[in-house]
Amino acid sequence: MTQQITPELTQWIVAQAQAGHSAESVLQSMMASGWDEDVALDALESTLRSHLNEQAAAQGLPPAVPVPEPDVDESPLYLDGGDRQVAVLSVMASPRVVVFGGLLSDDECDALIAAAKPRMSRSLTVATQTGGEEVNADRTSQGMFFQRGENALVKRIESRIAKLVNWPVQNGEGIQVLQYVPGTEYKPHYDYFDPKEPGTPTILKRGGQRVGTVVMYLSEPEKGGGTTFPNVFLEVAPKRGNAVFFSYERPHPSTKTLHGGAPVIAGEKWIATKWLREGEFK
Ligand code: PD2
Ligand code: ZN
Repeated sequence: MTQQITPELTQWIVAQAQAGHSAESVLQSMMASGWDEDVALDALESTLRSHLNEQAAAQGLPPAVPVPEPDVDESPLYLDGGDRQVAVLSVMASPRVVVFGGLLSDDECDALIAAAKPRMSRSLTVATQTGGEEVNADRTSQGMFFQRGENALVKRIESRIAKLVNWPVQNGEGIQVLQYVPGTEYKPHYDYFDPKEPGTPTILKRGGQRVGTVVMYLSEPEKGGGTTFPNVFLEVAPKRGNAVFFSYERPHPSTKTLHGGAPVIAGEKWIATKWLREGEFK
């Protein structure tokens, strides 16, 4: 028999969810009344997603889109990065934050810094007014961009990230390397492009919105320089080789992904950032 998602079924699923029944128990009821498991799962997912999107739209929020997501459902201690096992150190649901241990080896950290050093200049950020690039007073670090796939090391790291967060390599921007010296910081900001800014439509032509960020720590300062999430009072220590991943399903503060690079107090901090777009970044 073919099984159809009728308006009655949709209403029933939403009512079950609103009454506090778990998705698992709704799935069990559907299967008990003859639904094929895969069809029931699809029906549940699509119904609940569109219901949440309708609610979000009613509150004036932009729609949610699919985002990169590491497979952390079963609380693994390690994830397969293809060529390297990467530790899962912390997981937060909202904002979605995953802290990775040993995403990079010490040699990879050193090699990235060495390749970046001769190309460093005062960091530019995307100019949201025009869609071009500008010096940003909130970001006092020095930086450079690698092209995606620019060399063997960059390629290897990009494939590892793609595997870890289940997101195509082609959707990634080139890796940016930043250096912070004492007194420099990156004030709290969102990584997505503000839909209200006039330059945003131009920026979005290259792969759509940013939907995820991976900040990799290449060198440890002695003090300071954590990545902070002020909405949830979280600070991730900038431990060499480790990385913090976070995703944002809509370009809106409701994602709680406000984050910053705290001032470095002593020593030098180097990071490599990979931003992930909705679509192919050309
Ligand atoms: O250096 C950091 O910890 C940091 C903080 C906030 C990096 C970024 N944002 C970024 O590269 O987007
Ligand atoms: Zn950022």
